Amino acid sequence: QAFFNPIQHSAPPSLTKRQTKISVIGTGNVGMAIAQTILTQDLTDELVLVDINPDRLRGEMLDLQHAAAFLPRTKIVASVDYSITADSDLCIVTAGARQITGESRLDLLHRNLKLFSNIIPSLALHSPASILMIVSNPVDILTYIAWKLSGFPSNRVIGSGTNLDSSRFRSLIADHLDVNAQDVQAYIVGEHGDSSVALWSSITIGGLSLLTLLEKKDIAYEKETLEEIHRAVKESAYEVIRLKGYTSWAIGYSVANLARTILRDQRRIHPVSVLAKGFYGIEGGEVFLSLPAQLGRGGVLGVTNVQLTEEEAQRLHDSAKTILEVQSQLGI
Ligand code: 6V0
Repeated sequence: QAFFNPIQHSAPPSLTKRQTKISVIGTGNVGMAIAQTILTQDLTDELVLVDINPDRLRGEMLDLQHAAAFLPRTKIVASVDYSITADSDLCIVTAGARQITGESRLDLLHRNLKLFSNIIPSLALHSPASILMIVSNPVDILTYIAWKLSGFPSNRVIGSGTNLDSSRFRSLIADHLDVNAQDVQAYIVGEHGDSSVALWSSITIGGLSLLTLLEKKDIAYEKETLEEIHRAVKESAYEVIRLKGYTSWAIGYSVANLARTILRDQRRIHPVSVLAKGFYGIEGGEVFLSLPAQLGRGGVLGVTNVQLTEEEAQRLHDSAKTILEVQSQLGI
């Protein structure tokens, strides 16, 4: 006797929802943190894992599948073959070579460029309508490379950029002022790295400008203290890497947060790496760097015009120059 007695039915067309599919390329520390956050937050119907290491890949897939009883219902599959990613809505790339002792940033970039030459065209071939989310470092330059290699319009190629840096920034400001981080609106823009730019003049807490608030509370505007907070944000990833060898959980949550905004068409504004040419006076080359961008099902829907001081604009332009200089040495 069957355990389950099926009833003949067909769902009305209006109720047959299209299934959502996310592919994560690279099942290392970062890829798996993203995968597990996506699963626990019930963001997709199908999760695909791809890596070049078949044993690790199968091990990670089985380990996640064994958690099925504790998770929202999601189909989890894995393969070294990119055809498994066909028709993904979102492809998240975390595959990357690790820096070898003594290796320059540029040499590492050359190795990652080679790796991307295989990964990106395969993804574009199998999911021509997908959105590409690049996480591998250096994220801004690799997002530019992914854009070039995919042939996708720029609104469908996004780098995770400074979304994470900005969340670290908000929590440090909240600690400093003893307020809730959710009430702090603050952006770090530019390069995800040493030349990132903190936009102090546009920070608001509960709708009130930070700089005005400091004046009102009779707290002197100490530029040094504010710069110290920005320095702490830049240092935070290095500190975690020094202590545990890599970063994973925060970037996992940050990317899952972006996936939610995109796939659920939430139209939220996130500082992420986008094609910046033409915005904020950035001219002189095609460069991807983080700007506050509105994201939704169509990818990048727009870039918001935050008011910058002259100094902030100059720093942003310097950040663009830093990235362009490295890009020019790649010969692409
Ligand atoms: P990891 O643990 O070494 O994982 C990398 C994975 O990529 C491994 O499983 C490899 O087998 C796999 N891989 C290598 N080559 C290929 C290929 N050709 N195709 C498919 N898979 C491949 O590294 P980890 O997960 O710690 O970091 C991954 C990347 O994310 C690195 O480039 C980091 O620098 C970067 N991060 C970016 C962050 C950001 O904010 N943008 C934050 C943290 C890490």
